Formats: sequence, C-alpha cells, structure tokens
Amino acid sequence: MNEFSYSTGDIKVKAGEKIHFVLTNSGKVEHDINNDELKLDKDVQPGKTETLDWTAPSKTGTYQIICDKPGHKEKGMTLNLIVE
Ligand SMILES: [Cu+2]
Repeated sequence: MNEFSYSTGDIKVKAGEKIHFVLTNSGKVEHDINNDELKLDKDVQPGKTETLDWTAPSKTGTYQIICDKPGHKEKGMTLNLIVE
C-alpha cells in the first residue's frame, strides 16, 4: 500500500480458498483494504505490516477492494479480486 495504490495490482484466487494476506503500508498515511460483501476490512498504519487470514467466497466473480480512507478510492486506490 502506498499513496494511492496497491502494488499487487489485481489478485486471482480460487473459490473457497484460504488466503493469508500480508499487508505492508509503505506510505505516510493510514490505508486499508475493504469490501463489505466479502467481510474484508483491515486498517494498516503507515510503516506497519498487518496480516489477515480470510476465506474467499464460494461465489465466483470479480469483487472490488478499495481503501475506504476519505478520498483514497477516488485517487485510484482500488484493485479487483477475481474469484475463479
Ligand atoms: Cu488509502
């Protein structure tokens, strides 16, 4: 994470797959990953690394993950999580 993007770009996972996120915020302000439908929500303070264990949904499709800090989505801080 940085101002204002995710270095991974889009992510592909398998339906029902267990995912171990390692989230490093290399920026100077707080960032997060957020998608309400997927119950994804993890804040990361600047300069910190957080981990999150999460299971991908059984429903395939493309889900948008955003940074929900004010204005960050609008500045391009989004990525697609593709569930295959
Ligand atoms: Cu952000």
